[in-house]
Amino acid sequence: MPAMSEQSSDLPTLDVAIVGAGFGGLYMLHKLRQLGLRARIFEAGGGVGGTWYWNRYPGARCDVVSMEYSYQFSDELQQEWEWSERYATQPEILRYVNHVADRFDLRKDIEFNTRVSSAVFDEAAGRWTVTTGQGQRVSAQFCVMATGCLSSTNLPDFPGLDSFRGERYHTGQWPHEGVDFTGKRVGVIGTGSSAIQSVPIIAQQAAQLTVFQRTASYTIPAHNSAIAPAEVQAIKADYRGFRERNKQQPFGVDFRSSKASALEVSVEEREREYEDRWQRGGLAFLGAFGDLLFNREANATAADFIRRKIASIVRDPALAAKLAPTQIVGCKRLCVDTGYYDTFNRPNVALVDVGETPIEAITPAGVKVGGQEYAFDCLVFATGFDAMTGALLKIDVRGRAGLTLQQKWAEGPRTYLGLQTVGFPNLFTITGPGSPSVLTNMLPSIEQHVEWIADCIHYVGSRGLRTIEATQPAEDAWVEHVNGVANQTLYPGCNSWYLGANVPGKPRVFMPYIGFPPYVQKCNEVVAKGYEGFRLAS
Ligand code: NA7
Repeated sequence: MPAMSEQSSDLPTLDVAIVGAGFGGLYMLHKLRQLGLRARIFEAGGGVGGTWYWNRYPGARCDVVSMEYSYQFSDELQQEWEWSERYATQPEILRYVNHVADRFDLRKDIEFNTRVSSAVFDEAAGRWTVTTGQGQRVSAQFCVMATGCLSSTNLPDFPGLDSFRGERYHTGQWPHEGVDFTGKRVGVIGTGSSAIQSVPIIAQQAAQLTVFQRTASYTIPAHNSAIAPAEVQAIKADYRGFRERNKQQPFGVDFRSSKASALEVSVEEREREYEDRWQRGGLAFLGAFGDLLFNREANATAADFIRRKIASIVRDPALAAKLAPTQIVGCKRLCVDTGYYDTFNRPNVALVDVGETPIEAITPAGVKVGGQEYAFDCLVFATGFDAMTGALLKIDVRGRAGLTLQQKWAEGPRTYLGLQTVGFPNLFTITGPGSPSVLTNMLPSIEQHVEWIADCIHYVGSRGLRTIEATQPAEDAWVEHVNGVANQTLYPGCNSWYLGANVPGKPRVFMPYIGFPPYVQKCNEVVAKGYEGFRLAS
């Protein structure tokens, strides 16, 4: 295909500027190159992998099984790559994503250590001007934001934060050389997935570990192990079929999801089902019954089961009670662990509840809560992310008439299908808010978005069109639909990052779309109807 629209100035030109070299950006680059388009990735980090490049904390692992958490666009790739464990570690995922970058010769079109500072739409030219932190500027007809859902870290603004004299780390920006906690007094703030994965390992090294818990989390054992060669062979014998079957599942993952109600089976049967899933381990626990995320009473049966498990693992009943969550199971993302609750049986591990008495300040010596100071050599902030919109909103994105994305999304993100937002023609988001994204296996969702966007760009370019932009009625209807669906579930019922509730001042809006697999069908129908809900202009 020829270079698409005419250039507006004497800036270097691209057909497509891609922001981010995680799984989304890399596949986007590969697809666009196959179409003969000039595309380039701008990546803030020094390597590929996105969230897997940054999150190098001890114990970092994916909570989706490795045979599913990988690309499927190339059968050769999925046949040749060998995963070693049921749940891949961060280093193994990073090796995989580097292998992909090499195998498809992607690096030559990636600018590393290059943070995009702004993307401004030139209405007269119908093009985006992308500017980097180093002042480099490029003009592109399309801009694809592959900025990731969990890539902008959340560091709470505790009074005295910078006064701490010891070493300070955030799980989402972990030093590449690793950290040795041997003999150290360590404080960990937060008890989400990152803390739950790292605490058992830090506890083995540290002299003393204190965990500051605002909200107790539910976590299911991973029962991680090496993958049995026979299992790998069976999947690889029909990898395509395996993938297709999983795409028909809720969340796009093989959770052996049941449609049965937790309230319509006998107590014994329900208990057997939970026990079986607890023994198998992992997020599939939530697939035990079809109404766990829709009916409070049903959900309470799962909550009660996990609380009894905690009580059976943690020897000190008072500590077990503190570790027992009270909120809806699954409403904050369920965690998957290796020995988390048992770690609190160690004599060198303590828990400080900061739910009712919040952290008062960070002091030069450590952490102050309720007038008491806890002294540390190292502080680990496992305080999560400004999820789904954080990385995008850090960029000064300006659409028609100078409208900024920050202005447009001041009361929460508004998109059509999580792919586009009105006022920002030719700008796409991969797994953007309003798409299933984090409520699915991210890899197939990324691939579905990349393929949809590539087809769309090809459609626009091959017809000599200049722009594609979501229409206001389509966006309004989609936002209403996303909220309507969320409100029929238990998801809005707790302070999760899905809602932006973990970041002070962030608008409380349920961001992911609960509707996989029908979402894919909807995207396909939109295309079949000539990009219904989008305005195409020449
Ligand atoms: P999460 O799941 O957002 O966890 C962050 C934790 O930090 C959570 O326990 C928070 O408590 C806690 N937190 C945040 N701010 C504070 C303040 N101000 N004081 C005390 N505690 C605080 O992030 P993760 O990195 O663990 O995991 C993110 C996702 O990555 C995970 O869901 C998986 O998909 C992979 P809160 O619960 O808000 O009370």
